[in-house]
Amino acid sequence: MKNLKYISLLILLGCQTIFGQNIYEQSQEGNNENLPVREYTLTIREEIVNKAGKEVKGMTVNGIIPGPTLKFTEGEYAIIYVKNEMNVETSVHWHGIIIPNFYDGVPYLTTPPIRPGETFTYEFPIKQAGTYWYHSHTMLQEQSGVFGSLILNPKEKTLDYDKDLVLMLSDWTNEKPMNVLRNLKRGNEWYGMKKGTSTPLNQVIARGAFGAQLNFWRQRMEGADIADIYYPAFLVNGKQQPDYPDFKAGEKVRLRIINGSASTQFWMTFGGDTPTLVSADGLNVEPLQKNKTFIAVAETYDFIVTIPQNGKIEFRAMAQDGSGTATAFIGNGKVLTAEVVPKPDKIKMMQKMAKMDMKMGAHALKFQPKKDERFQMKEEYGMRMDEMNQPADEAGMDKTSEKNMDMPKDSMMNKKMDHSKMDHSKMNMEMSKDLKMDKDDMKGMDGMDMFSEYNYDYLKSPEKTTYDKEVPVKEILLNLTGNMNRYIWSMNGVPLSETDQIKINHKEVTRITLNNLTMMHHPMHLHGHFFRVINKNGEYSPLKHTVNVPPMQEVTIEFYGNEYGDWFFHCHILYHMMSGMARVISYDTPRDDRLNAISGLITEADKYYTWAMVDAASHMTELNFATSNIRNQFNVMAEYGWNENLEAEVTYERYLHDYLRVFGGVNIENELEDSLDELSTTAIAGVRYLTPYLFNLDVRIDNKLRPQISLSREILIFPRTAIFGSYEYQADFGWVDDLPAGDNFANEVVWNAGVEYFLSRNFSLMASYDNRFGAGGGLSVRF
Ligand SMILES: [Cu+2]
Repeated sequence: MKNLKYISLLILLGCQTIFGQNIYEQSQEGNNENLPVREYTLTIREEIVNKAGKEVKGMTVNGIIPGPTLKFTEGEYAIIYVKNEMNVETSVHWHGIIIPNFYDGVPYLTTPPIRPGETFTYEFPIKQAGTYWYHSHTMLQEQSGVFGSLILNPKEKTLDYDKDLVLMLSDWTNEKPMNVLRNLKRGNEWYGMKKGTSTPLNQVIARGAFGAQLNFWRQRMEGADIADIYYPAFLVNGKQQPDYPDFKAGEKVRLRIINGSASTQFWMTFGGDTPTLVSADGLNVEPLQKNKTFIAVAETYDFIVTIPQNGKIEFRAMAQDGSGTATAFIGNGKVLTAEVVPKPDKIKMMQKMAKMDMKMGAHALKFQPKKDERFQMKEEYGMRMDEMNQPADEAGMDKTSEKNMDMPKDSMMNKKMDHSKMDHSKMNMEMSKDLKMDKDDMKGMDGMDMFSEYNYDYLKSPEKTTYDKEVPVKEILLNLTGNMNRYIWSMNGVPLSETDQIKINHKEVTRITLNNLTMMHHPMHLHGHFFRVINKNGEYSPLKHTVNVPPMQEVTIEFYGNEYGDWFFHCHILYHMMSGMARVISYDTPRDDRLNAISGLITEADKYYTWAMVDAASHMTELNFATSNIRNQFNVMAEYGWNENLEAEVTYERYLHDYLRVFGGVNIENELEDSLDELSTTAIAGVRYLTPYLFNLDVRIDNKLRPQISLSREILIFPRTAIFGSYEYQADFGWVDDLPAGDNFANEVVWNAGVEYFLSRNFSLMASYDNRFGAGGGLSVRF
């Protein structure tokens, strides 16, 4: 570890810029003949690193996390050799860069994956300036450390500052990222417990929020979740509290802040004088004095600060859910503290949301993925408010989306602006006077301020960003959908693996309405383009490459189609992307020859995850095993009571939609109580359903035509304590096997109830009573 710094320094020196005048041969990407070439070499390796007090395997770029800062000047030609020294595939995506499609770095979609031992050469002309970054686009490698900053200087400097400082934010886990995702898929609530953001029933009741909790449960939601994952550390440039003393008082420093986290969004605050925000996502905005600023995953913001005469500026980045903070100090002397942003109150959020009378739980996995139900979905779910009942013509306008619009753009735009103003009232709640709405008339107004702090109205482009009015507009509605119980994320209820590409047209404007029907924020990123984020600045709406869509809110973006090929569009929370919240935006042009038969992006979001749990208790022992992808699941369950009662079952389940699955399999049970002498084996088939209020319902019949119904439920009652119970009723009408003489009906009831105390991610203490096995206690182990 001590060598790391030394090695990285050597590597940095070794691959420092080789600035040459060599003329690069013209590629098929266009004429780049006379551009000066600047080269870098990046070597990706697996190494032991220590970021949060524990030595674990990470993935480094040139021996460091984050990787080196790559600097170019507008007008240069970049050649970057990426060497894969790992034993798994990798890739590098240049985030926010206008780039030839082939070099965008999404493996299998635009660029071949870099196989172990290979070196891939990326090359592209630098046609822009600003603060950007790069990261692996393979699976969850960015979480392991494959990311770094990319600084593009303009040909002529327009902003007034003396020095630069990159502040790259990231989140760090000591777990293997694929294990993190597996843990989310199995529904383990450990992360919330560990970081103290779960809302157990005792706290909910103490706060008088039980009604709101019931409202959530009715809609199959546990609560208002902000972030899914526990991180032991949040980092600035790879450290928890770096110091930057090498600035002189009075110097103007441009802070280039990049959120390179895998899943963490931050509230940033600055000590000292209010800094000046000068650019967002690499592009300059109207300069603005601004302190507290939200930075979504994958966004970049540049602030200019003046080093104080006496004191160092504290820069704080608090994880959005308040579970941790990364800090940096800039300058010398006493600390000029930054405002401490209060932790969000999830119970209060739940109360407000429950009051707003909105319908949650839109399907993340539809019964018929090919059926177009986008508009029904938008109408049915979301906020139920009076002003949402739009005039018919406007609804009509929406319905024509995805068709070419021949209407003049301006009138369209005005309509849309009015429309978005309406939506605004729902989202930004500033209650601007021109809305002329009577506050008392508005149902659920109470909670409407809760996401106002996330709007982008503070961003104003210095130039008009509108497109030519004559250009046709294609409208696309994407409802953002998710299911926390199974950790499936999608758009319009369709995960990436079940959809075709979204076709867009060259030389047309594509307008995408992102309607978030989930409880989480989704920072949506479009590759290879900048899009307008329509806000109150109208024609001066800012251009961005990543836009955060807050819970239950709607954001409209639009871009002009001046590219070719296929581009990825996805939520930049990596765990959401990997769970299906992604699309391919296609110009429908022929695929690059160099990709040949390479394919596989789609299956990345439909992997099988496998988990198991063993209970070893004084009265019984139980094994549960599951392996599951988006639609399919295989289960093995075996329970054995030391009093010689046994039940075992193997089933295959098919998810028809989020809450409904059909299953079939085999069940083995002892025939006589407390005896293994006779085992009965039956074939079973039925349905399993997650009911409102989050009960697991199982209705089945076996080959002896005995119907059975069961219900089970688990509730977190204290911060680390859950109670669980199940009830099972089986009836036998003697339709197949004769019942004992004189009986024409028999039944069997099985029930149990218990309590579980979570010791760690993988261990719990448990105690239960089961009417077959009796009472006892022991240990649960999760694998
Ligand atoms: Cu997301």
